[in-house]
Formats: sequence, C-alpha cells, structure tokens
Amino acid sequence: MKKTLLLLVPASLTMLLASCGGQQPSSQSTAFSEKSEATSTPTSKSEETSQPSVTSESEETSMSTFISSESEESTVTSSDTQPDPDPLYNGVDHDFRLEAEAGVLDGTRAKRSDNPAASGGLMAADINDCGQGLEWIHYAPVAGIHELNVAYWTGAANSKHGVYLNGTKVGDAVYAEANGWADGVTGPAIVTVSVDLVKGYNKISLVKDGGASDNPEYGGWAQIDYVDIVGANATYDVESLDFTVSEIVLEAERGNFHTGGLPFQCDTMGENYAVGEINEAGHGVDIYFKVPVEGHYGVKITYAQGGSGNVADVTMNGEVGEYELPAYEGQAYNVPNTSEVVVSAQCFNSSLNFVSVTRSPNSAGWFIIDSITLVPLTE
Ligand SMILES: [Ca+2]
Ligand SMILES: [Ca+2]
Repeated sequence: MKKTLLLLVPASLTMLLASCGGQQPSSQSTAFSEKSEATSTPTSKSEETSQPSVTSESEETSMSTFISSESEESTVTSSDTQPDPDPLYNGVDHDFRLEAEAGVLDGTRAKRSDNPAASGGLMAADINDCGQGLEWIHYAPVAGIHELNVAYWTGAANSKHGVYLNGTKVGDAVYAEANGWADGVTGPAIVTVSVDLVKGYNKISLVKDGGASDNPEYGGWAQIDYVDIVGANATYDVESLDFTVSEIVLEAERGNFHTGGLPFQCDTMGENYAVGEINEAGHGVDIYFKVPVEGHYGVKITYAQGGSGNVADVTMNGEVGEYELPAYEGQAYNVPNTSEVVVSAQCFNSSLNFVSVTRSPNSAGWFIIDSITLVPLTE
C-alpha cells in the first residue's frame, strides 16, 4: 500500500456525529477495533466484535445479484451489448432470490461465511458496525408492492436491519426470534417486509443502522442467508423489459473502509452514512462488485470536504487516476458533492470488479466518501 503520510485536520471539524456499532455477546469472537483520534474527521465511535464466521468464496450469476465474492478472476470477454435474454425473465413475476453472500461488497468486515444449512452453502456475517450491511441490484420486471422474506440467524432477539430501497429507508427487518447463531445444521428463520419496487433496476440494502436506545442496542446483530422477493405472479411482456443501466451507486460504508474510524451517520449522505476519518495517505475505501450489464463504466465520487486541494487516488480494474476533488459551494463535512467521471474501465457481470478511492499523498487534507457511482460510457 501507499506510504503513510500523516496530515492533520482542524480540530474545529472534529465532532461526534453518532455512536453506533455494538458488541456481540461474549461468546462470539473478537475481530477488530479502531479508535478515532483528536485530529480526525467526523465519525462515530463504536466497539466492535464479530460473529463467528469463516470467509469463503461464492459465485453469483443472476441479473438480480450483481455483487459477489472477491476471489474470482476476471476471465470474461466483455461487451457493451445487452445480455442474452435471462431465463429468469420469462413473462411471469415469480420469486427471485438474492443470496446474502452476493450482497457483500466487502470481504474484510462483513463476510461471506460457509454454512451447510444455508442456501447456496453461504451466508453473510460480521455485520457489526453501523452503516455496514448488504446491498443488491435487483431487476424487477413488474412494479409494485412485493414482500421480501429475509432469512436470518441471530442470538439476540429483536435485532434489526434498516431496509433501504433506491436510497430511501422504507422500514426495518426485525429479527424477532432468537434462533441462535448459525450452526451449520439449523436453517434460518424468516421475517417478511414489504417494498414498493419500480420496474427496472432497484437497489435494495439491509443496513445495521440502529441507535443506542434499541434493544439490543444499535440494532443488534444478525447473520443473513438470503432475501426472497416474492413474485406477484402477474404476467408481463418480456419485450417491454429494458436492461439498460443508467447508473449504479455503491455505498462507501458497505465497502472495505480502511480509515482512522468507522462510518458515521449523517442524514444528508446517501443511505444515511458515509466514510470519514480519511486522515492519512492510503486511507479510503475499496469495493468488490459486479455490474448487471457488462461494458465500459466511469467512476464518479460523491464526497464531502471542508477545504480545497484534496486529492484522491482512484483505481478501477487496473485503471488508475489521481484526481483533485473540486471545491463546491457550501462545502462542509455534511454537504456532499458528486465529481465528474474520474476513471473508467471495462466492468464485468460474471466476474468481480474492484474499485478503490483513497487519499493521495498529494492531498492537502481530509475528505469524506459517501458513495461511488458507476455510469455506463460509450467508448
Ligand atoms: Ca445464502
Ligand atoms: Ca453513503
């Protein structure tokens, strides 16, 4: 990684925005802990412990699940054309399954874990800090209210995840039953929530976003196996489906953040969290993802900053750029702005893509990363 260069942040910008995270029961293994420093950008404090898990690999192929494991290799020939008709889209609004392991953008904190009793043999675990969670892009052939059956394990009854649809929180998935941590034998429990899907691509997220007053506090903990989107059995015209991608938003807080702290809660940020504490060169976030349609994509950064001269190193699939984040009106830690395209690269559906945004050694100071947006480009 990059050589570390310590750059201090004005103390006036240091503030505590939220306390978020939580501690797993003592029987669970401990993973990771970081503390914020006096010179840091706004962040949350949290304690952290992890759920029992073993990281593993998985593959995903559905149009409904575009994010998959970090261990695959890019061997697919790319194209900018629409994919062949997906047999999943056969004219009937049937059930779709989003495997939790396919919604993990981060192989380091939230993990894919082996579980013989899980669908696909894998689950997502170690969703321990606020802002962490899972996100998927699901192509809905029919708009309207659909039930989501979320399959989970938890040792702490009434743990919960916020359910976000297309960037807006629409409810909570409450894991009411303490069915125990996954033992590889016992199948998951199910909780049902409803969302109002749009026809076309929907971004669905499960996010640990509880508060201190929750019981268990900060939303507790859960291991997730899958989310079934229950079809309405309505029929539709397959020819009417348009799989053209307009943009894909990857929340920074769902990625592998390597910073001086944890994501912080802020209601002006996408899905209410952003990654701060980018206090040194090399601090930032990286994300593993798939795109629903292969092609050439550009990277835009949604960021916030308090001053100018901040420089980000941006990498996607081997394409590298260094980019000074533009000043903007009203800039402040809680006022995000979106950059132009800073790097572009070919992205794949059937193998993993990698994008990274980190603080350059040439940066004058800190910045905050809210999300990374991918936009399809014509070459
Ligand atoms: Ca699964
Ligand atoms: Ca965000």
